[in-house]
Parts: sequence; C-alpha cells; structure tokens
Amino acid sequence: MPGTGTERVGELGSRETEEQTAERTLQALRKELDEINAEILRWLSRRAEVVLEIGRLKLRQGINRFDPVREKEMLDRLAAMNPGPFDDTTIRHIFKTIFAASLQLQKKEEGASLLVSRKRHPEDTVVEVGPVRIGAGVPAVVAGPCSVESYEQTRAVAEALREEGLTLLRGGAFKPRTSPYDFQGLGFDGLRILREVADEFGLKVVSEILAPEDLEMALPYIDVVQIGARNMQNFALLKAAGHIDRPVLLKRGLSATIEEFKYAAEYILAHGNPNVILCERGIRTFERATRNTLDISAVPILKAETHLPVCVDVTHAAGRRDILLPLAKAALAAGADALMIEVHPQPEVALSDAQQQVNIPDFRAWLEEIRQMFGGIV
Ligand code: PRE
Ligand code: MN
Repeated sequence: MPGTGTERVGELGSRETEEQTAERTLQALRKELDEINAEILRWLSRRAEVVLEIGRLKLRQGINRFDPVREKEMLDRLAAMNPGPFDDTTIRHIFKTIFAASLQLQKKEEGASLLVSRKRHPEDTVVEVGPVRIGAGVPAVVAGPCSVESYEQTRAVAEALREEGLTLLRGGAFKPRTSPYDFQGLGFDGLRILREVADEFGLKVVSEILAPEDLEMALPYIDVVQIGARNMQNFALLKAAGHIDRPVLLKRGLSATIEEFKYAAEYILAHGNPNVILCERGIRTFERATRNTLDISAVPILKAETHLPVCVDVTHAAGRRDILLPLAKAALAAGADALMIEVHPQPEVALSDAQQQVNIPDFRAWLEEIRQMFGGIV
C-alpha cells in the first residue's frame, strides 16, 4: 500500500507509517492506564471497606469521625515518600479528597444505621394515643388553644373537639416565650385544667414540657409530651423524654436542618422511647409574609428517611389565620400523618399568638373542607 511520508517494514513484514506506529503506542499506553485505573479503583474500594470498618468501631466507642491529626500524619508521610512526578501539593490535594470522601461514606453508613432511619426499620411506626393511631393512614388533628388561660376557655374548645369526633386536645401550660415579660402560662394549674376537661370529653392531652425536672410530675396530666421548637436541641430534655412511657411530639427547631431534626429524635429513641411524632412547624427564612416558612419538602423527606409519623403545625408555620386551609391541604397531600392547629373561643383576646388562632366556627369550617378533600380524620 502506497503511503505518505516515511515507511518502514514492520516485524511481520507489513509496512506502517509513523502515525500508525504512534497510534499503536497510544493505544498500548491507554490500555496500560485502563489497567492502572482498575487497579486504583480496586484499592480505593478496598480502602473504603477499611474506612467503613473503622467508622463502625468509632461509632461503637463514641469516637469522633473526623480525625485531623491522623489525616495530617498520613499526608505528611505521603509527601515524604512521594516519588514524583506529581508535586507534594498535588499529592496532598488528591489524598485530602479521598479522606473527605471517606468521611462522607462513614457518615452515610451511620445515617442508615440510626434508630430513626427507615433503612434500619422499613415499616411505618404507628403512635397510639388512646383510640387514635397516628401514622396508620387516617389523618389525625391536634387542636386547642395556644395557651391554657382558663377552665372555661379550654372547655369550650374541648367540647367542640368532641362534637367533631376528634380526640387530641392541645394546650400550652408552660409557655416558652421570646420575652420573659410575656405570659408564661399557668404551669401545673394549666395542666390540671387540661386533664379535667379532657377527661370530661374523653380526650387526650398534648402539652409542652420545658424542663426535664417537670416531666415526671406532669405525666399524670399529659398523654403526649410536646417538646417545642426552642427545645429541639435541649439534650437533657430529649434524654429525659426517652425514659418516659408516653409518646413525644417533637417540633423542628426554628433553624434546624432536617438532619439535626432527625438526630434530635434519635436521642429520644436511643434513650428508650420509640413513640416519637416529628412535627414540622415552619423554619426561619428571610420571608416576612408568614411568621415562618412551612418547609413542605421536609414532609416527604422525613417520611422517606425515617419511619416516624409526621405532623405539620400549620398555625405556627403561617402565623396568620387566612392560609391555614391551603397549608393543611398541602401538608396532607405531601404525606403528613397529622395536623396541628390552634383554636381559641375568642382569638382576639388570647394571651398568646392572638393573630394566628382560629375561632371555633372557623375551625369547624376548616375541618369540613379537609374532610371533603381527604375523607375521615381522627
Ligand atoms: C480516615 C477517615 C476520616 C478521618 O478524618 C481520618 C482518617 C481515612 O479516610 O483515612 C479513616 C478514619 O476514620 C480513621 O483513621 O480514624
Ligand atoms: Mn402558639
């Protein structure tokens, strides 16, 4: 075959151009690289297995995953034995990336092994509160005043709940207020009122406890202990809530990530209480049209990543009465198991959250709309 440029007779007697020789060499080198890549990948994967093993050991012993001293030692040693041609900075950079990926891997495995994780516990957890089974398919509604202010006020809401066939009465007795000069709640007097009216109408009490030392004494009055947003990372309270035989409704912190929220719930489960309801209640953003921004994405994410029932508190998310219905519909459409709403016989004179509570007729209308769209509620 006539060729351009120089020709030579190949080993097998065929003629080959310089370009053809170069092409053959390139292919051979690339083949070698493919083999090296496969070898690096095998070693990276082997390294990852060792890293996971170390991660499990560290988790069992409660040792911090990230170990900067160990990382520095490894980087220094690698730089010292670096044969080139990569310079030390490049070698350090490559290995730092490997260490970061290793940490991620350990973290991911730890996430899947959490008690709250659906990977570890695929079935939905159903939290039973008297006749109500939260997380079993029928949406539950938790309703009642922001604060327990008087026997009459609480009784009026309880009566409406009973008439609507609902069971879960909320009411704040211990109020975590932004200002120490705002109404702090009636404390144990408030709990006694809640218990009395709940018993009169066959209801169950959901109420917030602020301090671990109040928990034991509050138990005779409370059927579901609420841990409020401001206490989501009160680890002493979370641990104490793990030791009680009562369901816990845990609210997401004002600026807590979903991961931090899951870890807060993990504290309760890890200390022995499996009956936790996660409650999304809006997060703090730049938006001022609502008191908080309802993070609707949190609902399907929590449902997918955990096995716990999810509640959405539309009242504190919105901070205003006029959008509670669409928010409730959105929450249920996104997979929420329960809704929370604040109801007051005379919202305009409420001692806390006056602008966001609904009156009893509006509450009934709200329930009716939800029933029409989603069928039964409990
Ligand atoms: C490893 C991962 C994360 C740590 O920051 C340090 C090192 C690594 O990839 O080499 C492994 C590990 O967890 C450890 O040696 O303790
Ligand atoms: Mn409130």
